[in-house]
Amino acid sequence: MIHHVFIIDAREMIVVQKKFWIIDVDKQEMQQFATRVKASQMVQIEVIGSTKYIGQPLGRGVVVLCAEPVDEDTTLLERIDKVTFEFRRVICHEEDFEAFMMKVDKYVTTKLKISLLGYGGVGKTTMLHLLNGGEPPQTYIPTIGIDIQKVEGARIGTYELLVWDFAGQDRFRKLWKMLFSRSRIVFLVTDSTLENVLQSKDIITFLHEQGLSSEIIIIANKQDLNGALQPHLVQRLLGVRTFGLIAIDPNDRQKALDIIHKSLEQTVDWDQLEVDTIDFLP
Ligand SMILES: Nc1nc2c(ncn2[C@@H]2O[C@H](COP(=O)(O)OP(=O)(O)OP(=O)(O)O)[C@@H](O)[C@H]2O)c(=O)[nH]1
Ligand SMILES: [Mg+2]
Repeated sequence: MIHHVFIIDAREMIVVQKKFWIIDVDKQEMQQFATRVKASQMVQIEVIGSTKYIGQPLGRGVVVLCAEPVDEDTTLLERIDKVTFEFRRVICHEEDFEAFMMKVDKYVTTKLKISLLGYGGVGKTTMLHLLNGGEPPQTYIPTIGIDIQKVEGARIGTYELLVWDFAGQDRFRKLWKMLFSRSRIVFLVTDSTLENVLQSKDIITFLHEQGLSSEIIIIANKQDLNGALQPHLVQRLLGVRTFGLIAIDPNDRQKALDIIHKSLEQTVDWDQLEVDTIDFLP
C-alpha cells in the first residue's frame, strides 16, 4: 500500500505532501533518497527499514511514493508514472491542483478483495446490500455464479473494498476454489442454525484443504430469528472468530463495516482512518 506521496522541487523543498495512512516516514531519509534519484536522473526503488521508496525525476524535481516492502515494483512503477504525468499537467497549466490531488487519490488506492462464502440462503447477498447501504432484498433470489461489487462510501485508508459475493448452492461450489484466492479476508456466513453451523465446519475443512491462506471470519447471521445460536456459541463450535449480524436490518450496516475493520486490524497496521493532510508550499 502506498502510504505517502511527496513532490520535491528543484530547491529540495517538499511542495506536495499527502499522507494516506498512519504510518510515519522519516522525512530526512525520504529527502536523501530523493536527492539520489535526482542525481541519477532515473527511476529508483529502494527499501529502507520498513519503507519501500520509489522515486522518479520530474524536471529538476522528484516525485516520491512511499509504500511497503511487499508492494510489487511493477504496480508502483505504473502508479508513479501516472502521478508524474498528472503533475506535469499541473505545471503546464493544463489541469488545476485540486483535480490533480483527486487523481492522486485514485492512483494510490488499492482494491481489497473480501469474499463472502457460505451455503445457499444464509444471507451473503443481503450482507452485500447492507454494506452498500441499499435496501435488503425481501425475497430470496439465489446468486448465480458470482457478484462483485465495490462497497461505496466505505473506503478504509487507501483501501477500496471489493466484495465478492459467491453463490452458495452446491452446483456453484467448484467456482469457489478458483476464485477465493488473493482474498484478504474470507467471511463464512451461516444462518446461525445448529444444522448450518455444523455444515459450515465442512466448508472450513474444505477451504483449508484448498490451501486457503487468508483469514476466515464467521458471520453468525439471522440473529433476529428465534433459536439463533449466539455468536460465542458458534465460535465455540467452529473454533473461528465469529461476529453476529442481522443482515436484513439496515441499522446493522455500521456493525458490518466494523466487523470488516476489526478483521482487517490483524493484517493491517492501523488505528485511524485516512489522515488527510495536504501541504502546498509555494
Ligand atoms: N430473518 C432474517 N432473514 C435474513 C437475514 N439475512 C438474510 N435473510 C433472508 O434470507 C434469504 C436469503 O438471503 P440471500 O442473501 O439471498 O442468501 P445468499 O446467502 O446470498 O444465498 P445464495 O445466493 O443462494 O448463496 C432472503 O430472503 C433474505 O431476506 C437476517 O439477518 N434475518
Ligand atoms: Mg446470494
